[in-house]
Amino acid sequence: MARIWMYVSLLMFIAIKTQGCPQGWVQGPNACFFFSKFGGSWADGNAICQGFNTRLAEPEDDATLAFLLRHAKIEHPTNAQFYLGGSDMFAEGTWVWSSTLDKVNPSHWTPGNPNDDYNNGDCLTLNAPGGGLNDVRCTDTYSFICQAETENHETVNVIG
Ligand SMILES: [Ca+2]
Ligand SMILES: [Ca+2]
Repeated sequence: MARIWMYVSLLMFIAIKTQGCPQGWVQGPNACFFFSKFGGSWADGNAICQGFNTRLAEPEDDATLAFLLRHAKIEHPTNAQFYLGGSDMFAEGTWVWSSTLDKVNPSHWTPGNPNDDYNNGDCLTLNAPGGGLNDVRCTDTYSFICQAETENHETVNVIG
């Protein structure tokens, strides 16, 4: 009997340790991500992510971008584009990530972009069918992806 409880405890320990992301979020290479099922403007998505103490996703590296593209295509095939935390609203043509102001990797754009759609494409999306980043008008309606750092939520779980 004691041995069974030892196994149960061990399994529970493993379950807690591997549960790095909140319910409904997916574990990416370096962070947790939430894909919204409804759409809004870039500012809407940005505000909602910040409202949950997270931010619009910033896939700066190849592995994270590839992960988001794969997940978007498989789990959300009807949503072509998702807002990300990047913009050229401060200086036209200079694309930066929101939290770091790091430059967006030029090789991550889909072919033909950024094209400053209608002279007003200043917000960044993940274009799943296109396989990379796209610039769109910030007032257009798209779903969005929030990003939460894994460590933050492990800390929350431990305290909770
Ligand atoms: Ca622009
Ligand atoms: Ca574009």
